[in-house]
Amino acid sequence: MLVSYNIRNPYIYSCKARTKKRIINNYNRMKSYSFTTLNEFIVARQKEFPYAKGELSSLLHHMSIAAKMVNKKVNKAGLVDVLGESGDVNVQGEDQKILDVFADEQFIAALKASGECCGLVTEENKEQVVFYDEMARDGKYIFCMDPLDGSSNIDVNVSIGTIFSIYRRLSDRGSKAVMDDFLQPGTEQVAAGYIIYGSSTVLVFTTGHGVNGFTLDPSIGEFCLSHSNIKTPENGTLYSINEGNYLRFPDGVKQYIKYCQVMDEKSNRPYSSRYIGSLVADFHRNLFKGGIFIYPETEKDPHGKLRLVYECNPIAYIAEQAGGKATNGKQRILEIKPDSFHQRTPFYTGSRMMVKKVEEFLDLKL
Ligand code: AHM
Ligand code: MG
Repeated sequence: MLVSYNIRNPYIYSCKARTKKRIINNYNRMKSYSFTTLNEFIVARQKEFPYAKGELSSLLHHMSIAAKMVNKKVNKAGLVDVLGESGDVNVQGEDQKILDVFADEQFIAALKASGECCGLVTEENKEQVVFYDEMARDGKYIFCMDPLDGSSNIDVNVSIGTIFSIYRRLSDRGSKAVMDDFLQPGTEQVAAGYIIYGSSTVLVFTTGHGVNGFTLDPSIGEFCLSHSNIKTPENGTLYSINEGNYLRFPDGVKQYIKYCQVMDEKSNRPYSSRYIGSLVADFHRNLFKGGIFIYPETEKDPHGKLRLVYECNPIAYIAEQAGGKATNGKQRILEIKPDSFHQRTPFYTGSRMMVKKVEEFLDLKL
């Protein structure tokens, strides 16, 4: 978008010389201020999809509207009555926060209105949500999301996020979406991303052709391209894991943590421990700075804590597209065929060399 300024405006001509000069200087500065909005970017990239007719672009556009609504609410948290528990419990048995429910409703409404999505899976709903009105049942895409990840951080102004994943439906358009549509392996994702509601609000996504980041410019209400073709460092010096669970970790993970803490100049160790407790925020930091995020299986949670379909798959897709790696310790995350919507998995993701190193400790040859 190029900001334009009408210099032939009669007002400018009627101004005093000094004011006129200032206005013209401003105009010249603004002329060089050009940026790409999310909409412009996705329309320009449409040609990367041989059969695309603009449906995916439209879906992403509607999703970004919901993200702006959520962002607005998150920014006002503390001023308006959106903090605290909603009084309900979700399918995982966790207390839902008011903002969890608000975000879930916003995204569902926006996706339904797009007419491009025939159904979705969300962390907040036990069953799949199927749209069957005339427009939506013709929708080509399935959407999976964690509408507001990092719930425990909502009330204390720590970064939280939305994570999403988009698949092409397998069933016929015009029919009701079926189970198989929702249970596809991550390799079938056509797009995935996250929105981090942090010091600024940033949308990071991939359509399988690299990773790009868009920062929400609140003055114009648009996501603008701010990080193009993101590549994560091959190696890093940050490790992110909830060490409070140390005694319950598998031996390989315990040994890897000790490895991170050893002094070794050549490999820049000891590494720094950084853990926020919001997957999106922990991953986002490591993506740029280089690091590893680990949420392993524990004695208490033998399948890990994080959800494969709407947390790990989208993050894994971004990690790989940025040159990183994602595994459950035994298998590439994207190749796991889900059995259920809310399936959990151990998760190791981040800089390629670091993930490889932890795999060595887990005594795996992938
Ligand atoms: P949530 O979806 O209920 O917010 O839980 C997922 C979050 C992740 O964002 C984060 O990585 C993890 O749970 C933190 O868990 P823990 O508090 O056990 O370290
Ligand atoms: Mg979550």
